[in-house]
Amino acid sequence: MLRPQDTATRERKNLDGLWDFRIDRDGVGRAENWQDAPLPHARPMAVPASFNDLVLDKADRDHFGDLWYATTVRVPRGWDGQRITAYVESATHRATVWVEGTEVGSHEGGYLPFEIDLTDVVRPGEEFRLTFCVNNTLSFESIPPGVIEPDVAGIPRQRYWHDFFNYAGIHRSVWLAASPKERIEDVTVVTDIEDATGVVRVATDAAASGNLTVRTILADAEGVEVARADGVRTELRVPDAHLWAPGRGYLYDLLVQLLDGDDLVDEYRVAVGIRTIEVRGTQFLVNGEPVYFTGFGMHDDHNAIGKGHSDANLLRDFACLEWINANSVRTSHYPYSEAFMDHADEMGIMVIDETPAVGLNMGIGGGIFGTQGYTTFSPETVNDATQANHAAVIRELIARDKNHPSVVLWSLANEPESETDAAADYFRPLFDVAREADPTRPVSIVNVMMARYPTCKVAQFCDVFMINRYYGWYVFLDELDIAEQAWRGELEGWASEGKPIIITEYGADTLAGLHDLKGGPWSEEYQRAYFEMNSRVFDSVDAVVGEHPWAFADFQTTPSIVRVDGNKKGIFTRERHPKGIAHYLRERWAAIEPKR
Ligand code: GCB
Repeated sequence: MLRPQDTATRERKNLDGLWDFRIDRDGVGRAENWQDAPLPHARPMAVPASFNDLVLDKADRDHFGDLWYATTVRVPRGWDGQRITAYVESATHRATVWVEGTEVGSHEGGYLPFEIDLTDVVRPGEEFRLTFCVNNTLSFESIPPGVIEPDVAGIPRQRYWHDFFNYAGIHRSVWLAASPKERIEDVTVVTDIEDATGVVRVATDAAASGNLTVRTILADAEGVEVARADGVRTELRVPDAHLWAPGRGYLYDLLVQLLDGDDLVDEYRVAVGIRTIEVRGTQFLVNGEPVYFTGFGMHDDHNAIGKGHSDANLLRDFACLEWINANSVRTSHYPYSEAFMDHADEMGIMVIDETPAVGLNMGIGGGIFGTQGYTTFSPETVNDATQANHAAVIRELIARDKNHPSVVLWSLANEPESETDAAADYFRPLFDVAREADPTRPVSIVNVMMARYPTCKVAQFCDVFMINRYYGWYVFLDELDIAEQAWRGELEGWASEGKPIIITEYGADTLAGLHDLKGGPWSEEYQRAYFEMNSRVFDSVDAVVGEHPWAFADFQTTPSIVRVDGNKKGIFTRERHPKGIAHYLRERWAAIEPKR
């Protein structure tokens, strides 16, 4: 599946805007076939956006179940003879789609795209009604998992174990797209460096009769052709190549053409960054050079639109990353938009690309506290069906993001239970799935405090250790001296394993503007002392090759006695204003040298 593009042979039409919307409070829409006619009693809803913060009624905001969206689309009249598809960048957490009353497709998983072939059900020049039933419930089998259980009054509630609000809706763009019937179906690019020569290996899949040929043409950032070759597998060599590197997002433009003799049948473009990644001992190397990750675990979370994509917010977030001297991010705790990945390529930001597998740990919830009382891995809870869905999102994520030079590491899950044999059995095959789908990048999971060294049974499969720790916050609060000792002690254990370590989370909730001469928790002074302590620990352990404070910005969560209008561990506020700690990190990261 290729993301829609405008090229000499392809066209796309953006369907964003105000759609008709209805919350299916009583869960009757499917039985009443709401897809068969214009949505009854509809109100407008923005696409893309989470619906939750655009409705003010609490029961609406917290609704779990079906959400109906509908719009009218006119197919461009010039699209005769083309393959016509709908491409949905993200519908959270699953969707069924109808054209007029006919079901045309469905997709499980809230943060990855899907495509539906509409060729046989729509006509160029004519209008059709496009209806989505988006469902936002989480179950033990979904990724991420959740459960619906009655509260004390017997009212069913959606519970989940992750610490961010379950925003839902059509979160990213929806496209109508046209491509030729004989076409390029997939392009896979792998790069290498031999002395100063960049090597770009291109594998092309095409849906075409045997007599067509594939041509690959590479141009530099100025548009000057630097290499070309014909074939479904080509190797393009670029002498004195400009390399893609952290802070230097140099991109070549790869044009893939499908030809019938000299006639162009289809063409598709891929941005290519020439770079290598290698894990060697305790080092993480990009282009043979050790790197030190500075940056954040982030959230796709903004005022009013929740997890809806906005180009403006994207630019503002990247401006903050640049200002603070970040060279990397983790897409905690789900894949981000394709626009985000493109921009990371362009800005030279390294991405730890994470699946939505968060909260596979019934021992925690909402950070540390929360719904408990379940066994994580069991036939009734996280089970074989969950694992199959997890494998599917790994494959879909890698299929979507494999060509982004910014992606340097796959994160298969955030803080799953990993200290049990059941966890090892669950994860072993998932690492195989990832490595089969992409043999070129390291793979890992993000380790949780309860699986502290040496108890983690999944660490054995990880190429890099990613560790979340809150010494000085969830443990040893306001006892930073003891926290420092305990933290260093544990980290030295991990370091003895001989793999690179990235600290993927550490942080302290801080209310912007709260000051305290005695430096107590929640104050800006405490955040500062907490970060200085952590910096000392990281600087004393050679195997630590990166630090990602939690979190980039304050973000919304479910209400809880440990959350004040959300999680306040942000280095920036939710409005993206810097807290005092941002200036500390900015200076520290400006001076940081990779450990050699
Ligand atoms: C964690 C989770 C993250 C939470 C954070 C916290 O370990 O990975 O999703 O938000 O802790 O602040 O509790």
